[in-house]
Amino acid sequence: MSVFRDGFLWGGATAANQCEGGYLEGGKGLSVPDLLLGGDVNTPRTFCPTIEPGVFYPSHEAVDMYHRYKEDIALFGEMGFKCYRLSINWGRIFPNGDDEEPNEEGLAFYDSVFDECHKYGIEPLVTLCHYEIPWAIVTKYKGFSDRRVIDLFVKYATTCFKRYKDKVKYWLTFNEINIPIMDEKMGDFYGIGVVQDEDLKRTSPCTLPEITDVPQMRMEAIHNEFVASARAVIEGHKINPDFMIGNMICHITWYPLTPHPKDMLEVQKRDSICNDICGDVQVRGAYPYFARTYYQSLGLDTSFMDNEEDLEIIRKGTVDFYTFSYYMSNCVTIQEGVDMVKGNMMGGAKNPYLKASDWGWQIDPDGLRYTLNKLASRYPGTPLMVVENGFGAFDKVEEDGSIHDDYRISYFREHIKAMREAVKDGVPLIGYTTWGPIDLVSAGTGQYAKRYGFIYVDRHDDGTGDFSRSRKDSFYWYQKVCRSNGEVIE
Ligand code: BGP
Repeated sequence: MSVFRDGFLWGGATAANQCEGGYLEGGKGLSVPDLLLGGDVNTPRTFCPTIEPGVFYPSHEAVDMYHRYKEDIALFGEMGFKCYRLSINWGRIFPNGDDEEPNEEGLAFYDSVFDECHKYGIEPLVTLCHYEIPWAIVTKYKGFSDRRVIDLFVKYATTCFKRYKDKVKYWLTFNEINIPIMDEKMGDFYGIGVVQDEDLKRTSPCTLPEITDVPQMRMEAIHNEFVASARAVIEGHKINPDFMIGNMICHITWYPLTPHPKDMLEVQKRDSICNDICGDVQVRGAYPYFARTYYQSLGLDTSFMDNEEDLEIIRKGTVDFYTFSYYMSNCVTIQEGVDMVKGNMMGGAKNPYLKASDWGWQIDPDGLRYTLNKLASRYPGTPLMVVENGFGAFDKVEEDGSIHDDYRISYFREHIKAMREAVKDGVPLIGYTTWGPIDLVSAGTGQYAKRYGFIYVDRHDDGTGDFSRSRKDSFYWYQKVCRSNGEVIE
């Protein structure tokens, strides 16, 4: 008997902008990632407000899933997926974000995608906003810093809920809603679409950290996303009471580098700010006490937290389940001059007990067990789901076309073992979708070379490749995992 419950949602996760391509097809409007160029582990991605001819933009074709989704979903079916997490690209449904009527061609596209999933018994789990804010919302409204965008999001969400109410049961509102709460510049733009006039006038590319950051606007935009998310939850349940609507947090798991009590205090502070402000608002329906203290420490006017109507919506629109991405853990210390490592969105001090990927992400399966237990005790009774976990690596194609990605299998095996232990600990875990079951464009670096898939895609950073798909060794391994409900992992 498997330790995982019957109906456990095994599968994989993607985001439209990182896999679909077809960036202006089917009536789609531009969205934020369409303006981003590629980088690599040492070169940050850049942004330019106009699309330059002859320049390579990774999202424009991505891995061409827009045209190949039937083949790809068939491969997911062959692996035995029970669940496929994907995002709807907002700009396919409302090309300008504020259009009167939705774009029928975009709606029909996702109808067909969901039908294809159901053919193979795959339950879709749909993220409504995965770093895909329509570009016109950025230029016209400065993203979620404008409260009118709350209504635009709710209209988009309810359009999707109504259209797909019999095809999709599991929904997530915003991907990694907590990213902009940390002082990382990338989050401003990607997650909340906040940008200043001077950056919209740029004529040559700049790096994301060079984009002007206005912390007051950033934090108000997150608040507006909380309200938008809660309203979507409330409206969604009216449309179909069986909907399961969740949040999605980029869980950054922190350890003290030393037993110095001040390192421990720093861990507590970071965990509270990075992870718990958003989790508490969306699961418990109220800001935790340390949110205001944090905002005030940045010199912000916190009156946006006192709007009674918003607080009532937040109180009522709590999520049905908590989902998160988990890739690695980070250490923190008050000591200076320690070795640092990179990480997903933010790095930390180097942990001497852990190895890291070629992109500097420290591999820590025990941290997943720890995180699951932490969340289960913080949000008692709330079902949990790991909706992103994966290993970005360079893959080598052998002469016969095979790809021996034992490093990826080993990463997943250890994380599944950790989930088993967490379930035995009593954690209410309902599913697991690996990040990037098929190779796709990296969000952080814009690379194809940072590969996550069980399925290889012949596409490269110089724009070459014919997009053909092939199965890596990990494909056959994960097939056994899905088919055995997580029992067979050797
Ligand atoms: C998460 C994002 C994903 C995905 C993943 C891997 O933070 O939700 O969109 O990209 O990280 O990151 P990267 O693509 O930078 O390797």
